[in-house]
Amino acid sequence: MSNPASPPAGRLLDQGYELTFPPGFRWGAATAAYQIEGAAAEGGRTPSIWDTFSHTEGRTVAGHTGDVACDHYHRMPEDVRLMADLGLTSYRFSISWPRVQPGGSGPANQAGLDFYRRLVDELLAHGIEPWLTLYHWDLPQPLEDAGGWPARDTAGRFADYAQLVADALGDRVRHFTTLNEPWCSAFLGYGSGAHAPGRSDGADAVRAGHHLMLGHGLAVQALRAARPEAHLGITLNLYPVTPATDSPADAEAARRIDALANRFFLDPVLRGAYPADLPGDLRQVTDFGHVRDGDLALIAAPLDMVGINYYSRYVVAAPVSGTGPDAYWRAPSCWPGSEDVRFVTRGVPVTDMGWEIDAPGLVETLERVHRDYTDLPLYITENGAAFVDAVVDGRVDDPDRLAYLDAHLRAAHAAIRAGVPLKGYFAWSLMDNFEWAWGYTKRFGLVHVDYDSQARIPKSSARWYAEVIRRNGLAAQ
Ligand code: IFM
Repeated sequence: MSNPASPPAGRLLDQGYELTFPPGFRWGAATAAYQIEGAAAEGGRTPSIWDTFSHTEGRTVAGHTGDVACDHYHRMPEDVRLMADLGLTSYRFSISWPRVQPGGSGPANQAGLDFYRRLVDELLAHGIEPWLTLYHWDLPQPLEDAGGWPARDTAGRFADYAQLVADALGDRVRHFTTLNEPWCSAFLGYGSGAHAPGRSDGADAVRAGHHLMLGHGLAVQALRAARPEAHLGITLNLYPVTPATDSPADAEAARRIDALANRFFLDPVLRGAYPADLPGDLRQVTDFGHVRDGDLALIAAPLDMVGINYYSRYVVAAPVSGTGPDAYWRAPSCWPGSEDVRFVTRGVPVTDMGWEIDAPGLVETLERVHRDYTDLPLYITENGAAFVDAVVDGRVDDPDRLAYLDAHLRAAHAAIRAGVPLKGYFAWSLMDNFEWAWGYTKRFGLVHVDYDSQARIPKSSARWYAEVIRRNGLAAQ
């Protein structure tokens, strides 16, 4: 019989009960090194591609750089206290490769590693589990000068770096993520050039995507050897791709974008093969001659979890008449071979990034990965929204962000009820930070940052999230 104090599994919705998450569900927030640390030239750190890119005129809004960012490098203990006040059980951060291995090869920089040792110790002292991401886009500049991710050798350098981090931090960190959003590194970094290093060549983007995945596979091998007990995964940014109409041409456009955005990474990593339709779509871009025997087996190294970053849905339509999906023109694009597919807006509410708010898309994404690819535990390693915030009387009320997070957590719960082995959720982001080419003009944080004084103010969404964590759930609507 049902007992209102302790709802039976499967009857968590629409019963006047709380929407309770499974016991042990991980509640976290995420950040990335270049977006928050600052101290760009301290402790032996050398430039990454993002230092170079952001210091190049015209690359970021208002010329913003990550030189100071949130000054987290100097304010780390205060920031960990903020996390503890929120009740976070996990914190996802990334290591700055050029801080711990300046130049991207050679010996470790102990001063850089010491910063992360202190961070991890501080987290553990507050009962917060560290989730370490090895690569969140800050390739050491000398490796870019040697060819960057389109060069095969970069994959090997990444595995060496993974080994170095495992040796230094593997005694106190259990959860390792190799790459964050390799689609962005490959297709924004080398396709459209909107991200560092700002190169625009479709073939390079495809090669970069492959070598990122190869680096992932080699890093998994190195990490497994160094730390057999480690819990290893990768984080992909995934989107449902919906045709704008039920026309066959729009369905074809959706297939093409889904292949590039999602299956380009899901299939090699979780099935050990590129999708069968991809080489045809890319035939005017590359012949995949960069793929060597044995690469895909390495890329598909067994994992312990898959991280999914979810923000929005793509709605796409066929090219306008006169071009066709096979038309290939060399304008910088993050969709090589499918540059002419149109991205359609539906007039639904959007965030300050212009991204449509679509919580059901999260359920679709989680169900797809579980149904079509893997039984592994899944984690939402990023989800969140930029909105314009105002400080009024020392407070920041952000009802739009709160509503976004609430809707997506309800979606996450629906996915669990549908059988998806979702084990945790990390809000993006712990605090406002350097939003890449957008600089400091977009705020995703649960915590507001005043970039002049570096004062932190938890927003109303942060207080709400703390309550969600405390209850391990949401109130039923
Ligand atoms: O800020 C980024 C993050 O670095 C990667 N995922 C998307 C976020 C919002 O754009």
